[in-house]
Amino acid sequence: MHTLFISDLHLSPAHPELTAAFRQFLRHQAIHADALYILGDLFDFWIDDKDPTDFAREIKAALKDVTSGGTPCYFIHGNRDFLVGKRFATETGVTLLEEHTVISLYGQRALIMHGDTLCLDDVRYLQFREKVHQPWRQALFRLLPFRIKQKIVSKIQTNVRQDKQNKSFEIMDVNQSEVQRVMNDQNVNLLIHGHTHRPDIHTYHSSDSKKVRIVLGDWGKEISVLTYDHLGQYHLDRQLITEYSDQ
Ligand code: LP5
Ligand code: MN
Repeated sequence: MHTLFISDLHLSPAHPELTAAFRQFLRHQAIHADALYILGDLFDFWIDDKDPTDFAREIKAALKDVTSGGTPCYFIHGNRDFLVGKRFATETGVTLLEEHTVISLYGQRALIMHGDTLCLDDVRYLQFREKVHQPWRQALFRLLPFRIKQKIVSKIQTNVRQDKQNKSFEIMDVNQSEVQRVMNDQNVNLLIHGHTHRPDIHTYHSSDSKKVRIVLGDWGKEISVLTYDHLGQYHLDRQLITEYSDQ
């Protein structure tokens, strides 16, 4: 018995090999799990639940196969797919969760999130995030035709990419005080998140208890998956995408 966690796949039509690896992962691994949690940035950018492309259709169908097969699938928005909405959930059978959610993992309380909100030192990002999360901005954006939305996103992405290049490695990591604060607030000893693309398992001690923070890895040349089993054992696995696709 085990549960799987993934994040930061950044799927897009530009990388069909990633989409193929994701489909393979769903077909061969996810269906055998008790549950699959996708902790954000499944997509490079998700513009609209009504995305008419074959790419969107293919991903939705692959997720639907998993949920129809009896594996519950949960999704938390990332900074690149915060526009995934109810229609996507209905079409795929995936359950959308709040941005900070506490789950029970075989009796162990775990806080799960994308991880961007832990990066308190990245002030410019947080200001940007606040803007794009404003409901009125999103409502206006939704009204636009798909092609116009694609153009706007691509223009903003170019500006944002330039801004990101000027940031230090430290600024783009989680803020340790914030990590401790959210874990204390939620009364958990386990935190699982992605976003930083720095896969690792961090442990520290506080208030006489061992705290664990698991950071999921991004997908690119490798796929990255966290397996957590019913005995409370866990491992972060990485596998070269070329080897994975050959299986
Ligand atoms: O994802 P990753 O790891 O590459 O970088 C993130 C942060 N970047 C982002 C940007 C997304 O990748 C792409 C967003 C496209 C948005 C389209 C919006 C369409 C409208 C929606 C409806 C209203 O999230 C990056 C972090 C990094 O993680 C590490 O934490 O640093 O943040 C940035 O680089 C953000 C810049 O610092 C902010 C630059 C502002 C530029 C002004 C653009 C105009 C704003 C218009 C708002 C509507
Ligand atoms: Mn992210």
